[in-house]
Amino acid sequence: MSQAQTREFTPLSACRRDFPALHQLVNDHPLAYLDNAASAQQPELVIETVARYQQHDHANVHRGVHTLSHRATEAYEGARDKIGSFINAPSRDEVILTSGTTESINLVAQSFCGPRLKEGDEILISHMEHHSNIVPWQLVCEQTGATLVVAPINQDGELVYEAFVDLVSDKTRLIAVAHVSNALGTINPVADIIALARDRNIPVLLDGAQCVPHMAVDVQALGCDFYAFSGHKMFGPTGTGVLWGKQAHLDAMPPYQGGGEMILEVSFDGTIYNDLPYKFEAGTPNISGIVGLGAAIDYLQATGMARIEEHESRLLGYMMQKLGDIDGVRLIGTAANKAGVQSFLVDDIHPHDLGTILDHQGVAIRTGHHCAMPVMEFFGVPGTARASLALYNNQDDIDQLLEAVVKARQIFS
Ligand code: 7TS
Repeated sequence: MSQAQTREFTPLSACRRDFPALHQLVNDHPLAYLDNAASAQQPELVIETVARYQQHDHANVHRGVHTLSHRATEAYEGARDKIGSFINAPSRDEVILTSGTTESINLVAQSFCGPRLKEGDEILISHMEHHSNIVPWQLVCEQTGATLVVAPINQDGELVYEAFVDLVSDKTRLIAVAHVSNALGTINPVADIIALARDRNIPVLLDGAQCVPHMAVDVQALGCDFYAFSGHKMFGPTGTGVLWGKQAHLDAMPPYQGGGEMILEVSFDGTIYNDLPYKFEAGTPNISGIVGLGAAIDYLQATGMARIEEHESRLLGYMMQKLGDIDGVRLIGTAANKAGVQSFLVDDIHPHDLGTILDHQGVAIRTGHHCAMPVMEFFGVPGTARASLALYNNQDDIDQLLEAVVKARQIFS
């Protein structure tokens, strides 16, 4: 039985033991790690899997006849299978391994939209997107003369759905929205968006970076066309990510980059591209990282996505209520349907100053614009403090955050 399987019936709170980085003092305080939306910690299972791979199995993939190359290929392709089944992809060939959400979205912008867009066409996004789901579209719009259209949000940080519907037109060539917002935690009404788009034959890309670590994702049930996410936010190594896309789209798209791996035959008269998924994986990939991502998926599956979602939802409710009860705290992002992210401001303390004082008390949060400058502009603030949850957080972490915020207010008063 694998290490991951033995955990199946342990309570979620026991997961904390599996993450070595959580068990340290930071500035003489126990670490309360609440910066998971930026990057999550890795469980022992991932760290050990990567170390074992490096110690025993490393070689380049898909090209050697020797034993280590076979082992590396098996581990790498095995991870692709795990990823595919984790998101219920109909085929492993639709699982493109990338360096992260950013690369996944750029791939779609350049390879799917680039050849199709012309002047007058539109790409529809929302006002709450991460820069990774804004700038790639701006680039391809500049290249093609297409227009980027932005659907508004309201004061709770929710998509204004009626306005969104009104912005969908016969010029819309793609809809690209976050499944969950990184700055606000809002869960977007993706089922409605996809149903609307399907009626009009408009492809939909979901930026799932902030969703996949927190709730079960089934790309077939969603019915989207592309789904992008990052390994390091779901307890895997940095520099890993995934683009899932419908095979018909991926087959029709030209390669994104040229090089080794993505070819079947090269001559100076022309090149025959490799089949999916390799057509989009030029060069030596992040083999150890992807192997680690496979282990992260084992870990998530053994823990159970439904349990993770339930646990984080309870913690988020507690965090929102208790933070909101502190005098001088303004919560930013109060949507009815949210995942474990809370942005906030405390009096007129600059978020960076607040973050520094919290760090002195062992509390790790992110401060700033969270790569979502349009969200900050909408709320009229330069940035926020943001606490973001993962499966290993508990009430003690939140209580430590609350105490640290109260202390920060005392220091600044
Ligand atoms: N999309 C969303 C919704 C994100 O939250 C992020 C990263 C990205 C895309 C880009 O992911 P990457 O792995 O390719 O960099 N979000 C954050 C954050 O909220 N704080 O630091 C990174």
